[in-house]
Amino acid sequence: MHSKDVKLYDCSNGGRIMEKESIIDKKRLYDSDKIKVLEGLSAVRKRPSMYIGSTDENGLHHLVYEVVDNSIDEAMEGYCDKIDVTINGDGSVSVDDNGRGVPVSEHPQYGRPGVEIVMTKLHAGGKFDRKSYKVSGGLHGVGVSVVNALSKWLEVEVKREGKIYYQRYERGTPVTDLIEKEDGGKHTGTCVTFKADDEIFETVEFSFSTLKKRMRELAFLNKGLRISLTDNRGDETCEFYYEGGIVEFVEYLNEGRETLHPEPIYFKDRSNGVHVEVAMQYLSESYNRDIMPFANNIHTIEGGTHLTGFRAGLTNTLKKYAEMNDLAQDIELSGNDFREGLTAIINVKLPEPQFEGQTKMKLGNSEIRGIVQSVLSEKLLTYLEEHPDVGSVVISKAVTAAKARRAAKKAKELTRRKGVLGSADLPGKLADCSNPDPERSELYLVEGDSAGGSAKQGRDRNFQAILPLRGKIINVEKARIDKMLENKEIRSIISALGTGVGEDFDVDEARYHKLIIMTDADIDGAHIRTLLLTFFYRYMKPLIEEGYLYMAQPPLYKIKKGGGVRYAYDESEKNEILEEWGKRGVSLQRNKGLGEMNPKELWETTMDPDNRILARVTIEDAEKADELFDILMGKEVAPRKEFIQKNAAEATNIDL
Ligand code: 0RA
Repeated sequence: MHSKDVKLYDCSNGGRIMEKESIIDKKRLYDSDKIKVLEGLSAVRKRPSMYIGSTDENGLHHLVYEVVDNSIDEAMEGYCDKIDVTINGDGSVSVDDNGRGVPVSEHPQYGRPGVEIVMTKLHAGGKFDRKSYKVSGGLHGVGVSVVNALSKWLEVEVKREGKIYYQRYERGTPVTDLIEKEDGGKHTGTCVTFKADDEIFETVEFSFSTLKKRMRELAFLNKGLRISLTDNRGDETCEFYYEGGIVEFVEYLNEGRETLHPEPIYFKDRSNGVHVEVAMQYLSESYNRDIMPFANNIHTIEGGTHLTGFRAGLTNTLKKYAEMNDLAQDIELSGNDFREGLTAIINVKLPEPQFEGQTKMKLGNSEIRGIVQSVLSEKLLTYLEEHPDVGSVVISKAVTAAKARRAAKKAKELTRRKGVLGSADLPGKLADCSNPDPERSELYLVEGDSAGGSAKQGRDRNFQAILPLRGKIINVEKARIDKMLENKEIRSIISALGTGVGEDFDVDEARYHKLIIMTDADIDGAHIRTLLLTFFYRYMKPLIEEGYLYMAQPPLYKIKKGGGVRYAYDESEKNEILEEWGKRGVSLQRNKGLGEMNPKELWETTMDPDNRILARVTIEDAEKADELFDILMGKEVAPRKEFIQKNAAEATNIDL
């Protein structure tokens, strides 16, 4: 038994050490249960990623989301309408809600206060569990005890029954009993303050903008809930409150763009204990869709049954409506045609959600598909019948899309791989590798012909293929798919890969299982990277889901001293090297372009599997790029300007 485990044992007796022999049998039973509890929390500390996905900044922010989720649960049950999140001066975070307060009464089985059980037991099933639309399992809804386990310290304050109670924990272990502090008046609520453990996390610095984005999203998804976020390290504060809920979310996403109809279409329904809510609005000009499915407040970016139900419902209903009103002009309309330019939020709340997929962000519950589909069929048809003006513009947009799609088919044929001996179709600029096994082959997409040349000379030609890309490639947002496919650089990528594109995409045809984007560390490089990520995200998503897409990490600095040369891949490594050696007689060079390295250097620092660092692109990375892309490349100037102004301070790697 660990000494940590003994501590809780002691607390069960008000902190006094108990003689083992004096423990009555019943008590002994409780204590052994508590030991199981602590074994649970030490398992969390041993394998944190199993509970929160990772120990990088994503995992770190997950801690806040987890605590906030508990307050949101109170709100969803109707007991809480205000949540205040604060990043404190010491880097800890407080989440303060006006819910009922975590129960403090003694748990009949464990003989400890409810709040202590909630804080120290994984999935505190039973008496102190709430049966709401809370998330469970995997990455989400793992419970506030996981946050406790991964915090250097955590303090909880409960206002309940006219009192204020307090307890403190360190690395998951209670270091005080539940203390009755003072009278709390008639208010109720829970305030959790925690400091992330730097023994666990790569970084413990919370980002205001990351938290802000999530708090805004939560306020959109839970109308009438007021969420504030305050940063006491500086002094920034914001508050989100949306009476219109997801209707306002769609308006926010479409802000500054021309819409096809003035107001988002909205409907909601409840069936078999499942809440379904949809808001949607078409853009006039855009061809891209932004359909965001949420399940129990989780942005399920990998989709799932709610999304497939939405799509099926949308297609069937609009097809039926077009036929009934004779609007289709004898054109065969497909699902894609109805999704062009569509911004939609799908918000479902269900008991016992199942999250699946690479990042646990795909809804698995099979019953949800049919529920969402039938809600759509019923309510959307009624809406269109009541708003025939909206119905006719939506169908005519789809007809235009279908016509364009026909024309695109021809262009697509040009880029398809023909047969197994497809080398005749390979782009001229591709320096292919000699080994034919996709599993062992890599394709580098290199910015610029000169870096492409260095990469060709420096590579191991057995398994590394090089495709140099010129210019800004193309602006995918402004172009529809047929235009995009006319672009030479994009065509080269598609034919080198051999997979086809869009609906015809087949990941099993990939000629390489590592696709590595290698760009300069400057603004153009960032642009091209964003562009490529967006392209892959929108048209070759399974490639990312399979984990085939990577980004090369060229060193940021070259440090010469005496005869030796070293490379640093980030600021802290640079500082480390400078300190180890002293700064005198050192030449420090910031590597901006890949072209600044000769073939040998490029191989050694960026391409040699024994030395290089590759960052695997996740769906989340690609989604972020996609968002950034809209802002950077979309037609609207105002949001781009605002973005650049807001981010200029943060953009340390980008020389604007
Ligand atoms: C268990 C049971 C009840 C409430 C809570 C937990 C609860 C947990 C958290 C965490 C942050 N804020 C919270 N608010 C409530 C039900 C309480 C009852 O029945 O009175």
